[in-house]
Amino acid sequence: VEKRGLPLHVLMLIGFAVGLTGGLIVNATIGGDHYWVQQVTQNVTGPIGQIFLRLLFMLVLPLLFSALVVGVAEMGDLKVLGRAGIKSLLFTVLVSTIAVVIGLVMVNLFRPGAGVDPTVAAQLLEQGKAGAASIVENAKSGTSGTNFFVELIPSNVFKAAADNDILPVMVFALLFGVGVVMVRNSATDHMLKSLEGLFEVMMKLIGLVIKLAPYAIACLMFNLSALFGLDLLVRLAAFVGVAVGAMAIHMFVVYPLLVWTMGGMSPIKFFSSIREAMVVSFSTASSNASLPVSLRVAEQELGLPRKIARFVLTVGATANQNGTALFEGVTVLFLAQFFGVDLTLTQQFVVMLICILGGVGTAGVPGGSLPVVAMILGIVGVPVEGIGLILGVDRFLDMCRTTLNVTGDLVVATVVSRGEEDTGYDEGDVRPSVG
Ligand code: DAS
Repeated sequence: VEKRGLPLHVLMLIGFAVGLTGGLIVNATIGGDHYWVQQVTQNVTGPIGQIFLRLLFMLVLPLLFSALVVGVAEMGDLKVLGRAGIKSLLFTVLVSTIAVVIGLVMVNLFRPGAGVDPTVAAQLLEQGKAGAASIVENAKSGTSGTNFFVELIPSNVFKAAADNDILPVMVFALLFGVGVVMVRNSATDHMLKSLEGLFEVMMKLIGLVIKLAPYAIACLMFNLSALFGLDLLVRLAAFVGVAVGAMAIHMFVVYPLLVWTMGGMSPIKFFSSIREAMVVSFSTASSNASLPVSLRVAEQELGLPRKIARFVLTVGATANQNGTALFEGVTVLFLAQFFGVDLTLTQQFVVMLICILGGVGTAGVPGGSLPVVAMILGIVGVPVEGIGLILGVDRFLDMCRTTLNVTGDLVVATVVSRGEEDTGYDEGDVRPSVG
């Protein structure tokens, strides 16, 4: 197939469809808990999917550091950096607020938590008990709201990198880039050239890794559908329906409007340019793993100015998560409805504010937002173990919300890029040959 040169995103979609349908057939015929299904998913398709994810994760830190430092340094002066930073921050808060409001309106309108079958709920809570306990534990030990900002500043950036703590590494890279802009001499120019080289090597490696995507995506989807099938989605159909419906409104109404009115780009061109990033984010359920592909499509397909794309996408991968903010709001209210906890409008407003902040601080990894959901449940007095109710469908919803997150980052990059000329390269430089 590849010989005929089908575009990569088509190959990815073929892999996606084959994996999903194959898994559903296996689940429906011999069942997800059959010995051979367990063996194949644990020893074949699982490891292939994980190797692909780890190859992408392996590239994230060096890519993020080099992209951010070079991106910030290329702004040229702190005014441009400040303008891009302010535009990105304001736009991120605006779009996350819209996302959370859509979610809260939908969950109040359709009240999915009121209709859950009690026996199904008891079964799901029992199944999800262990998972919920570990998430609650993680939420307690993780960054609580008070020292969230303190923990943004790494006391040891190498330790933060070793712990794969992306946010503090990002803060260090941003400050490092500001330092480069302030120092700007032959030594820093030489260092920037080295970092540009590091970025180019990372982009070249991504071009190689991404060729694995169709096969890895087939394995990831097979694993999900062979083990879990569709019955969970059916049993929590109201919750899944409201969450996915709200995300679809945000994806296909809000984003096109923003790209068109504020980005000055046709939504058709936008979505057709970013399809690789959308398929990878949906299949991996990880913004961090999708960052390399986002950077690639932003520069190669959307043609955004490098300096903006690198800055906005690397910061946005962790700090701008509209899908997560929307999901957190819907889930908290769904569980409040399920447990009969009536949240006042003021409490819902508090949930909205925390969800917007939660969309900033959530790790761009699978299930990254669950500790934040547990924290919000605790704040508004909803039983935290209720998170066990949704664990079974969380992976599918994570794939949806991560796609929203990654698409949202590319929307911000498109809007912020408008009116910023492309510094591109100095005459003598060679553009990275990506792919
Ligand atoms: N999976 C997270 C991400 O990568 C989002 C989430 O868990 O909400 O963006």
